[in-house]
This record gives sequence, C-alpha cells and structure tokens, in this order.
Amino acid sequence: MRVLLILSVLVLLTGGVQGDLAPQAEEPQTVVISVDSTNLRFSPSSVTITEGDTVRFFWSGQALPHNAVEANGVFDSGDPERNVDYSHTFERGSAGTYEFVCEPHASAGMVGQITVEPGPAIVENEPEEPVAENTPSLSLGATAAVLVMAWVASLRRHGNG
Ligand SMILES: [Cu+2]
Repeated sequence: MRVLLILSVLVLLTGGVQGDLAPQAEEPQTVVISVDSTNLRFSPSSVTITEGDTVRFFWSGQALPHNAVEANGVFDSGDPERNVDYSHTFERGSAGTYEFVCEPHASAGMVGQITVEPGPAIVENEPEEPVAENTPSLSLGATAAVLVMAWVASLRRHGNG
C-alpha cells in the first residue's frame, strides 16, 4: 500500500516536473472553415489562430457556389464553386485581423473573420539547454517526496501503536 502511494507521488512529481520543463512545441495547425447547413454562412465564421497556422476553406457538394476572398486580397479562393479546397498559411509576421467574404453571398451575411495571434518569440543564437541539466532537481524532488512519505508512514505506524 505504502509502495503504491510512493509510486503515485513519484509519477505525479516527475509528470509535473517534465510538463514544466518541456517547451511547448507549437506545431502549426490547420483550421478548416466550411459552409453550414443554411448554405449562407461560413462554419465557423470566426476563428483565432497563431502565426504559422493554415486556414483551409473546404466544402464539397454545396447547393450554392461559394468562395472566400479577403478584404485586402491577402487570400482569394477564386471563382465561387460548389467544391472548394483552398488553403492559406498565415506566415510569421502576419498577426492581425482578416475579414473575408463569400462574394455572391456577402450581402446575405456570408462573411467571416480570422484573427492571427503572434507566434512565440524566436530566440536566435541561443544554444539549447541540455535536458540533463534539469535531472538533479528532478531526482532531488523525488528523493524528498520518498523521504516525506516514509516519514509520514512511520508516524502513522507509531500512532496506531
Ligand atoms: Cu456563399
């Protein structure tokens, strides 16, 4: 029983420590914007992404032809089509807000907005910190946890007679 407790404490400890140390590798994401069942709305019509991410306008077999055109021409899926598969990647430095419309249905409210948030800062010429450097603090924490658990266990044993 005690061993189980110690083990679970260790798992929690190491898991928590690793979670803090591991840099959150931000993999570029692709967000799909389609057309909803009313045929006159993007779905979702508003998305928030990060620099480096891609927005993919994707629909097929639509009752009406649609396109997606950014107000300042940042992207343009071309002529309205019932089948569209058009992607635009928001590169680093593209943070901002982008309004887009479906040209034939803009007046019907078929509009959307993409918010691009700045990506994590790029640190250049900074040598990567070796993971091994963090090991002592990890084992120190684990050792402390084991000692505390053993101490608590011994206290309980004495208390119970
Ligand atoms: Cu449309």
